[in-house]
Amino acid sequence: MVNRVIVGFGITGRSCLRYLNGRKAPGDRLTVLDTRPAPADALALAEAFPGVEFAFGVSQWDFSGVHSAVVSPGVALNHCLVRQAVAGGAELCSDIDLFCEAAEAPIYAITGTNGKSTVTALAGHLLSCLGHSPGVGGNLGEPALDLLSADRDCYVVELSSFQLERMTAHKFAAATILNVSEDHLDRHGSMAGYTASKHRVYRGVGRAVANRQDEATLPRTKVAQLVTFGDDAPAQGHWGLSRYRSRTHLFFSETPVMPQSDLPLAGTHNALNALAALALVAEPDMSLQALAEGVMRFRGLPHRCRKVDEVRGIDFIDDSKATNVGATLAALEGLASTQQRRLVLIAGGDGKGADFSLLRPAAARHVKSAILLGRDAPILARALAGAVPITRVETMPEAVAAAMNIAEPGDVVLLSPACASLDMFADYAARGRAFAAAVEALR
Ligand code: UMA
Ligand code: ADP
Repeated sequence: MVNRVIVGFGITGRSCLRYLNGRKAPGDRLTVLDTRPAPADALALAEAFPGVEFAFGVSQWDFSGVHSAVVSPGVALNHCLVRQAVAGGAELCSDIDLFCEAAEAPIYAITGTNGKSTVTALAGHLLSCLGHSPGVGGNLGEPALDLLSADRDCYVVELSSFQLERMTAHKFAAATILNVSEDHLDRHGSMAGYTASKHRVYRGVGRAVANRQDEATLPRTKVAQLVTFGDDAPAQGHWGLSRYRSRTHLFFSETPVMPQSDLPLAGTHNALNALAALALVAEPDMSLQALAEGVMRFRGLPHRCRKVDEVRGIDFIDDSKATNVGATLAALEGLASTQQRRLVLIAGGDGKGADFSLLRPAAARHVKSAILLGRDAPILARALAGAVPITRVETMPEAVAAAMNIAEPGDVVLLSPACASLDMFADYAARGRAFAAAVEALR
């Protein structure tokens, strides 16, 4: 008889419920806990899952006799329910542990501060182009357990530091840490804690893929195989950028794979993303030409440096997914190479305790004016004061209207908040949609 508790009933908790309920033996107990009030479908859930106990709005629970607690990523490990679970003797695990236990095909895992979703989608796309049928998801949106299917011959999962910090599995065929810069310090307490949680992705891995220019991504213990990527010329067996016939190309060893200008996504950060995805999926018997063609057919994901419209000669670019300073820096540097101080930046939101002063040099070089909104706009304003002219606004339509007043034909209005969206929006996608709607209203 197994007694399990699912802690947290968001998207992940629901996937755990479906998965564990389907495998419940007679006598097993399954309980779902969440500190939030009951969801609108609570009654329907009780009918659909008879025998499962649901408790919403709880912060106290008796965990005695509970074997394992499957803790959702949004629930911090020092959360009162998790502390009670540990005190009661329950073993902690994550949906990713359950997924790894059940998956019968190779798993490619992607983490890092920025570029995870792009690399996950691109690696999945490349595997499809090569004739595979990958399940693609994780932190990207579709919970890992929902990807499980006998029809899949591999899986590509994006893993957040929240998922990794509670993961005990050691099972990835290949895994990468793309980069490490400040994020989620409110949750992990320090960069050391945040980085350590990312490094769990390399435990027992077949092939580790690391960014040779970002030491924090290099495995700290021996791994079976290490392949690196970077924006310099690669050594034998590694990936990088180098000149060939007077153009920058993506290279594997000494072989040019494709010109950087043929990449569908702009900016050096996206060239690094493409190299990381290639390093993850490429096997010695694969044709580099086929891989290059796959990369060229990739269309990218919404809300990551994507143009939404052009109004009176001004481009409006939605980079709402830039929820930390590193992402906004990449957008400023990536777009600025062609737009000298022609960027009007819309930024601000929930800063998660980040150090915004890191933005100051790039903003001074590339940003004509900054429009700030959201909870941490005052902190951002202090960090940028004197480097760029600042306008403070309350809403997204006000931000877009203010940007439109300042921008001239040929300029770019860039929404790249360097902050999470939750102080004003349901999520980053809602923030991106609000931006697009406000731009649309200018017409
Ligand atoms: N919560 C409570 N009480 C509870 C349980 C949760 O208040 O008892 C709160 C959490 O503190 C959090 C929210 O509810 O604020 C959601 O937490 P959750 O664990 O239920 O989240 P899910 O709905 O399962 O979504 C999670 C990821 N969310 C987080 O890690 C916060 C989603 O990533 C992911 O897409 C989904 O699993 C499927 O894998 C989102 C995210 O913001 C996009 N991720 C962070 C990021 O990318 O930076 C890590
Ligand atoms: P993640 O899933 O890690 O949040 P995304 O691919 O969704 O990554 O991109 C998030 C943000 O980070 C976007 O604003 C994007 O422009 C920026 N970005 C993407 N790749 C990189 C990278 N390699 N380095 C820095 N920023 C990046």
